[in-house]
Amino acid sequence: MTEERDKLNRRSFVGSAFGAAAGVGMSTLLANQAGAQPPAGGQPSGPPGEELRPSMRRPTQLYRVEADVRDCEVEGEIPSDLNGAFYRVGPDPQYPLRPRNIPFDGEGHVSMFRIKDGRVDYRSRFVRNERYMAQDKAGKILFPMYRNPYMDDPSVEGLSRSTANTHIINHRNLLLALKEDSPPSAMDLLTLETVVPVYTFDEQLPSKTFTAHPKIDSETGNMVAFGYEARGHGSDVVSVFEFTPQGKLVWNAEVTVPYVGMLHDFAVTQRHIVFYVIPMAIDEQQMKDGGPHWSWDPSKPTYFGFFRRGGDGKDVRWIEGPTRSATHVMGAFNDGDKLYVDVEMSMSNPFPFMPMRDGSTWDPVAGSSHITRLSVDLSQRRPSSYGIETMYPDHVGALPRQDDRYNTVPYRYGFLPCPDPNASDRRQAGACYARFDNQNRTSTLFNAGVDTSLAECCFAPRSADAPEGAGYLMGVATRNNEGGRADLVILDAEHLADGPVATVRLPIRAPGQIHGWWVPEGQLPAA
Ligand code: V55
Ligand code: FE
Repeated sequence: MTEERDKLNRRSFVGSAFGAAAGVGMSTLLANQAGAQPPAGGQPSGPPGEELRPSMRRPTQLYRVEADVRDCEVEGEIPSDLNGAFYRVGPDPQYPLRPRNIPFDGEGHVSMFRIKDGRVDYRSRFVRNERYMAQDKAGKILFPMYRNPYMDDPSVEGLSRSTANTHIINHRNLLLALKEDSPPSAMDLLTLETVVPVYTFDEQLPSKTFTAHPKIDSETGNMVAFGYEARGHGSDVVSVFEFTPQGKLVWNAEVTVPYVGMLHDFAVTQRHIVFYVIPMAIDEQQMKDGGPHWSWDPSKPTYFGFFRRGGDGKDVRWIEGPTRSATHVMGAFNDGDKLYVDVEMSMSNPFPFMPMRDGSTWDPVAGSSHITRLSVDLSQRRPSSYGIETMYPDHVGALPRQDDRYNTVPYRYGFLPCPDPNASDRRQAGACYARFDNQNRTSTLFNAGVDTSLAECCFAPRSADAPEGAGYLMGVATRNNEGGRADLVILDAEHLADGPVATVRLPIRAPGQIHGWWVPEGQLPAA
């Protein structure tokens, strides 16, 4: 594609997508990286801030800055009951992405805001796993295409392909950096040194892969997780498992999917496991032609699959449904005979950079996401359909979160980065965090303004036994009018409209983020 067309497409994307706000939804995901980099000298400039808005452009510059900032500047006051560490991770390409590659590739760069007794230290480090080390040694990219092993340099055979760029959680005394095509990479919780490049839970991991979205059981603290393409590239086996907080495998079951699609997230309730198969389907031909792992196949239906926790998976039931996309789960629970799963849902491919299998142009309206409640009536012996209800039609966005203490049980509050739903002109809508009250179907809002992009947010309870939603909501704000400098904003989650109780001011940009995770003081090792 010529540069001129590239530019044209990008402009029409910005023009239409902001109307539908699809681009804004994805912008929260990709804010701060790739296209979100400050313009190089001499680059044509569009409307103020446009260069810093996320786009479908390939990165023209790398970032890669690993940083330490001791005792950060803070505006306002760090609450005395907020002690722990906020971790985040995202792709930060070690070498420029190859032409057809997509922004979900790029090596995982982890950053940490260590918060204690009113003081904040910031640190960021690449995940030095097998991929990073091999490329560092070679001085070039050896894994040139997103989840496409056919394109790998022959020298990397047998090495883990993990970028470790998607999510970050603590388990035992380790920080696990996750990519859904591989086992985790384990880091030191305080130094961010990579200590186990390929972490297989002391060889207990019953899958070749590990999801980026494990859930913590609300009663036991166990980690419930899964791997898809579990037996290797293209496998239709999904392995589900449960580890105690001490790292002992206590449950494993397997199911096979109706077709191999991107199983990015899943739902866990006290009684059930749910997988939602979407038409982001594996594309062998595209991979053999040098492209990424997935394309959007609009001819495929969805399947809502569920089975009993603790069983052997043989009871799995796949309910066929209309073509839709859902990537992230906000919360899920059983209520009597009902099984509820709240997701971000769009009518079609939510990712502008993922190819459409039928050759059609990506549709920003159909690609925009709303918080949607999926439900199944378990009193029917063979449910033949699942319910789809848009919960918050005014709010457009991806990356919903909840108070993670409620991962598997009925919950009331959810959080979402979204453009201001009240703005009359969506192109001028400020970047917001919304808090939803699912009981009353009401919402409150923090508006960070039009010159800021907000990454995914994360909730930290005031204390281990604080009521649901009582605590702090935090997330990284990228100041697009200050060269992309980053702040961590910390809000009282029950009073979002009051604005930040504290803003941690970094003097630099922060690496891009997909997901973030709060670890309370009690789960961190002593310094
Ligand atoms: C997502 C992100 C990924 C990926 C698959 O929705 C799905 C997010 C950053 O990588 O590989
Ligand atoms: Fe995710």
